[in-house]
Amino acid sequence: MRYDIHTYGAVMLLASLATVADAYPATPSGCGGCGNCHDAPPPSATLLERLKDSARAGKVLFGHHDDTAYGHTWRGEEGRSDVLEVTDSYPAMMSWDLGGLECGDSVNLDGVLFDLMRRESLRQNARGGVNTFSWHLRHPLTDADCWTVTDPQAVHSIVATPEGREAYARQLDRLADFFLSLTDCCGRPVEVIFRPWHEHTGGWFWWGAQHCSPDDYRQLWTLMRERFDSRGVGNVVWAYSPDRCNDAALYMERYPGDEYVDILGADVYHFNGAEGTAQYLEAAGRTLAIATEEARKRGKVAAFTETGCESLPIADWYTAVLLPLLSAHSPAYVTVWRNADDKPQHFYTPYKGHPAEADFTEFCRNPAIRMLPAKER
Ligand code: BMA
Repeated sequence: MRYDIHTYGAVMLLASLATVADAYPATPSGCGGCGNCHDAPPPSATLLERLKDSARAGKVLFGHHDDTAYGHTWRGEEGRSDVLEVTDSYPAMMSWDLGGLECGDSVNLDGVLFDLMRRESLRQNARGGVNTFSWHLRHPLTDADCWTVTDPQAVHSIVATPEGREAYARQLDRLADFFLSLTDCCGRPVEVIFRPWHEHTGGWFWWGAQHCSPDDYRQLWTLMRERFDSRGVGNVVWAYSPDRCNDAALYMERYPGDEYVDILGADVYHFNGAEGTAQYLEAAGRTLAIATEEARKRGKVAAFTETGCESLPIADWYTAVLLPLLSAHSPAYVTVWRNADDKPQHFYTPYKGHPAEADFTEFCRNPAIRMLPAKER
């Protein structure tokens, strides 16, 4: 074939289209930072549809908390990511936490500026990736942090008193403002996952099962949804994420209802290194099986909303422990926790030079795992 300038142009166009089509999920709102909004096509599918399609195809989006905000030995370096440095790709899902936003703080509880979080999540959206938000909030009346579990009335005082409801509404308004501010360069709302009131089957947060009744817990959700609806927040997909559960009755005990939840998740961690593997596989397998079955019955999405093995003492943890779990249960996504810059042992993905590097790269290159090719660097 003879290459003239037109043929070359056509080949380059096809090549760039192929790259876009390979990225997951193809530019989500029809706009990947195009700068030419008049020509941008309308959104082709909602976030939930994209997650469902992906799960149906047997693909799991890989997610990492605070991935581009900081890593094992660094903080605030634009475009940097421990995952990128090891695998040459970004996680398909970025996880962030809104703890502190409810009080008007400018940084979250782990020192991430909310402005940076907004910028990085929009960047992730433009890359074709997805964002999920958790919320380690302070108590609306007492300002106690989420791990202060001394008040058995902590939740009741919010949902059952006028002062509590008002203080909660003020917190929710700040979150609503944040979600409403997530728009792409064409001004269109960017859909994200929100996973409030997580791990409520455990006892470590003040909204945990030991400190509040099922009814009070559900009220946290209904009040939240009413407030968001009244503020016109339409770009949130809702995730419910109990900690490990032995049976469906426990998993569903505090479920707020199908009208409040889109994603049924599971938060289960691997503790005690190699000695803890059997226990982890059992607990995570069982909880994921419940989440998957309850999601199937309701036409919802199932996800492994939080997991990880701190410090990765098992060098092939990703391929030998996590991957078989994902293959057995096919959640739409899996999210591992953060690589702290100020706690050398607190990391959940390998960083450059860590012994688990090769195994993690193999995991990320598995055809069942969705990553995002690093186009912008
Ligand atoms: C925990 C730890 C803490 C962090 C909290 C909220 O699992 O990572 O250091 O403050 O999550 O992100």
